[in-house]
This record gives sequence, structure tokens and C-alpha cells, in this order.
Amino acid sequence: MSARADRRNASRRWIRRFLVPLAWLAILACAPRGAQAAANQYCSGDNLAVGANWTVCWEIRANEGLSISHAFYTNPSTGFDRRVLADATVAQVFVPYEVGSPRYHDVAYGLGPAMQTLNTRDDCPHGNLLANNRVCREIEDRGLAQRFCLEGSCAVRRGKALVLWASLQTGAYNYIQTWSFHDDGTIEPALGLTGALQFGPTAHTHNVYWRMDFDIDDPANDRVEEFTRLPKAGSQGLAGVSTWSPLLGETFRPHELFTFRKWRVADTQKKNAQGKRWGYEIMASTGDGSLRTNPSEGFSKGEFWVTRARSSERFVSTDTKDLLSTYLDGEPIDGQDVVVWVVGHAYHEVRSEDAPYMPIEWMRFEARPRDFFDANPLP
Ligand SMILES: [Cu+2]
Repeated sequence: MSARADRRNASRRWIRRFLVPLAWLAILACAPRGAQAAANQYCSGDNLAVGANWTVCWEIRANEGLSISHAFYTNPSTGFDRRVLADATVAQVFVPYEVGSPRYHDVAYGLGPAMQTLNTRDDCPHGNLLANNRVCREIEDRGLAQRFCLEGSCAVRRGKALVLWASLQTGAYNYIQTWSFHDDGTIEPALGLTGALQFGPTAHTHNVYWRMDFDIDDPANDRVEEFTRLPKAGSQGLAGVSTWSPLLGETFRPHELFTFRKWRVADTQKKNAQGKRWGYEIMASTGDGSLRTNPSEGFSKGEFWVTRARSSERFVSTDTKDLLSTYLDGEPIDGQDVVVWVVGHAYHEVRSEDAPYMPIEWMRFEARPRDFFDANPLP
């Protein structure tokens, strides 16, 4: 063993023996007791992140990089503690260039080893660096969250978010892989594109696939539904009729702007005080495009996919294989444990301002509570 590895091991032993128990004690002392009751069955120590009404387990995976392994919405003041996510990852970042090649499948090459070292001063000044400085955990001020002012009487609230993020070196690019958990229950996965251009001015698309295993309270009894809003004929766009229709089998769906298409994952058994099913809805990013390539890249057929939850079905593609569309094998999904795959597309038409370093362009979506609470959980 080299001296360097020896030193690293010794310091790891020291961290395990002394720092980890100390950090654990500090977490236990600071966090409200009930707040992590559920999540700490799944993780502990640095891998348990607490704040902004969330307790979240995270880990680093070889292919998916910074991954969420459980997330519970927890309100310490009321004792509320309910599971939302079992697992959430970036399952692919597919980047084909307009000239036909290259066609990168970044998750297949491994986002874990691509994670860069962050520094306190510039990257994580208000948070904690974890995992040998490769993960920043922080509580962010997310600005004005809600406001109600009437006749001089005001209730104004600023929001917070528990944020975990990492920076990945993929060629000349840096991808900022971020998971934000807002104190109002919204989850915002994001991928920031920055660094330097790989091939100068050649246009290309970034197609990111998030794999989300929602477990609303429990793994079973999931129902996935699609929202459609159609205006009545002759109503000049008004008198819209809204429907939520269940998706009964494994399938893929495209974006549809004209009908305000969105999706939700609800629990078939649990209902809130209004008699509505607990759920989370997926809001596509506005301004997102679509990309359809060729039959051998079947994963490019849609922006929203739903499959039965299988731990063997984690990835979208490799350099030579389409995987995602092969997961659609006719399994029923209604009332089962399901996984949804959410796809974002960014067309990168290079601009002068992308050099020498690119201002971060964010790809993101929101998963937000729909009838998961009885009312707005922020007082
Ligand atoms: Cu780009």
C-alpha cells in the first residue's frame, strides 16, 4: 500500500472513530427528535440530510452520481413524517451533436467517478462539504415563498430549501447535479450545464432522464394519471374541461402544451381531509423542447415514462443499446409500485457568451404535492 493510501486510510479510520460519532451527536442534539424517525431507518450520519421540513437519505452511485435513496416530508412542529420518495436518480444524460456524432451517454460512463472536489469559499460557503468534499449540503433561502397583504395587514413568508449538489466533469463540461427539497413540499431536481464547450460552436441537445420512484406513504398502491384540459368548442378558449385519466399499463407519453399536460402519482388508498388522494404531480419545464431521433434510440420517443418498479431497470441506454423502451413489456401498473421517468431537453445553440466559460443553464422540473396535505403546509 502506498504512503498516500495508508495516510488516507488512517484518516478515514480516525474520521470513522471520532468524527462520525461526534457529527452524529451534533445532528441528534440539533434536530428535533421526531423529525428523522422514519428516514433514519434507511441511512445515518452524513448520508442523512435534515432541514427545510425534509429528511433525506442520499448516496453516491457509480453510474448515477449523487442519488436520493429516501425522502420524507417531516414537520417537526406537528410531528408530520411521511414518505414521498424511495429512490431518485439521474438515469441518463444523452447528448447527440447535430452533425450526427458524437452521441454521448454520460450515465453509462459513470457520473460517480466524475464528481469533482468542491471548495468552501466559492462552492459551499453556507453549507457543509461531505463525501470527501464532493457533495455540498446546504439550507438555501429560496426567496419569497408566499405573500398575503390586505389593508395593511400582511403575512409574508420566505421559503427555504434543503439542497444537495455535486459537480461532475464530463469532458470539458461541468454538470451541476442538484436535488432541492423545498419547505412547501416541492421537489426540484436540476442539472446545470456549465464548464467549457466540448466542440466549439457545434449545436447539440442535452437530454436528461430522471428516474423517480415515488412511494407516497408506502411502496404499493400507486396510481399514475395524466391531466388534460380541453376548452369547449366555440368558447373562445374558455369553459375548459379538465380530466385526470389513469395510465393503466407501462407506457410513454410526449409533452403536450395545448392541453396543459402534466402527470401525477397518487396513492389509491390514502386521502386527505378534502377526500382527495395523496399525490405528487410532475410539472414539465416550460420552454422545454422535444427530441425524436431514430428507432434504435427508442428511449427518445417520449418525455414521461411509467414502468413497474424493478431494481434491475435503472438505466435508459448505453452507447449501443436502448434500454428504457425495452422495459415496456405490458406489465399492469395501476395499484402497483411504479417508477416514472421524466425527460428534459435543452437545445444548445451555442452563443458568444458561452466562452470562455458557460453561464449555467439549468434543466429542471418540479414534483410538487397535490392533495398530499390538507392545506398549504407552510403556516
Ligand atoms: Cu451544451
